[in-house]
Amino acid sequence: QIPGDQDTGGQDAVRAGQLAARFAEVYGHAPDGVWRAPGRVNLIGEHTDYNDGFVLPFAIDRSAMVAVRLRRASEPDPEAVELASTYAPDGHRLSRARFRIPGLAPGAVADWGAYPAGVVHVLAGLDDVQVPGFELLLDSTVPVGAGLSSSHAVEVATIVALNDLLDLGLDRPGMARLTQRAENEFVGAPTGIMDQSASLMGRAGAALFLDCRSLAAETVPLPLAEHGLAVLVIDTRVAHSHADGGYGARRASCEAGAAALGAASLREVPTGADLSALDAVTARRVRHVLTENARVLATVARLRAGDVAGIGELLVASHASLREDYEVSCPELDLAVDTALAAGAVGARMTGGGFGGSAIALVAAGEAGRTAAAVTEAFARAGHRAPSTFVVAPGEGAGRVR
Ligand code: GAF
Repeated sequence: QIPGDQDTGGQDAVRAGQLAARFAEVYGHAPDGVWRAPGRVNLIGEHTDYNDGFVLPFAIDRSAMVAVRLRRASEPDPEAVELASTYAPDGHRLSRARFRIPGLAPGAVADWGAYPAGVVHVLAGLDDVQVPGFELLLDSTVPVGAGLSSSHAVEVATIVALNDLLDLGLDRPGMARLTQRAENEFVGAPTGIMDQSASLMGRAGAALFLDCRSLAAETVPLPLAEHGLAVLVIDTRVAHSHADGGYGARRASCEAGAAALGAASLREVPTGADLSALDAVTARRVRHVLTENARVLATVARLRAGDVAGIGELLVASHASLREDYEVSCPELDLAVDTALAAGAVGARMTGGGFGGSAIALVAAGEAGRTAAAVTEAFARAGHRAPSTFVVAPGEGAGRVR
């Protein structure tokens, strides 16, 4: 079996201590604190969030961590933000950025720095909030570009840190909405609310059943180990970006479909609605969203009944719908899913926005290594770049570590 990165409890504290020590080396003084925010896997409910629908993600045991210190008013340039990250590809050099809060506008900060900067931008735009400059050091165990929300994890870690340090009193749904705005308005990706919500509201050992219309959230137990199961992530290492056209085009199709059906959103449209008035492509997009919402509800019902293995067929149906109707899969994701199923996985599907990124396979706990090997071999045979594979467990949502 491939061990997951057990990123909780004591290990978090050790990591936070190391980050604080590194912060002192970089900035010459101790941070005010250290916060962590996990990445996520979406169990089911894909491309439903921006349609006011249902999602069932879980926070994973891999996280972004930020050490932060507010600049004091007496310091030179108290409105400057200094960013540094150990999260560079080679893991040795620090990646650094600097900006000033007054006049901060989209496009002003490139690369990963846009995530904390986007959070600063939305907070500074709130009526009664004054954001001072600060120093931040980032470290993360969420692989970049794997479709596991590495960017949202950075945004969430930043907002929980600033919420605590500035005593903003923001609640979790409020922080989810603000980080979504950071992503939409500053980073420029027209994404929904699922990823931030999973990072903010996830609970260890559970999935988060979220109604994206109201942000009402319920915890659904996901006792994988008790059922002898594990979730294997297969990162295809095919790059994707939600700021590219494919994601936005799907979103626009859904909005056009809802409007043509006279509904405010696809959430208002019943599962079996007559879609014959829509053009063929729009009808397929809409059908995916309607059936995916129904699959989320069915998955929640099975988990609540204690039938964890029973969700496998729903995961498989979700993938087929994303591949055929929503057309956001790719050959590598399809091969990962098909090979995992052929190797005996209980269920498998792409997870996240698609066009690359990761698939998940629900497997017998002792079979994760064999499944991963089968997928790696199939990728080699097909001439694809080797995937990265690891087991994840549902972990705790974002918070202060030190
Ligand atoms: C990406 C987005 F960020 C989410 O909001 C969601 O739409 C997902 O794709 C598809 O379900 O992760």
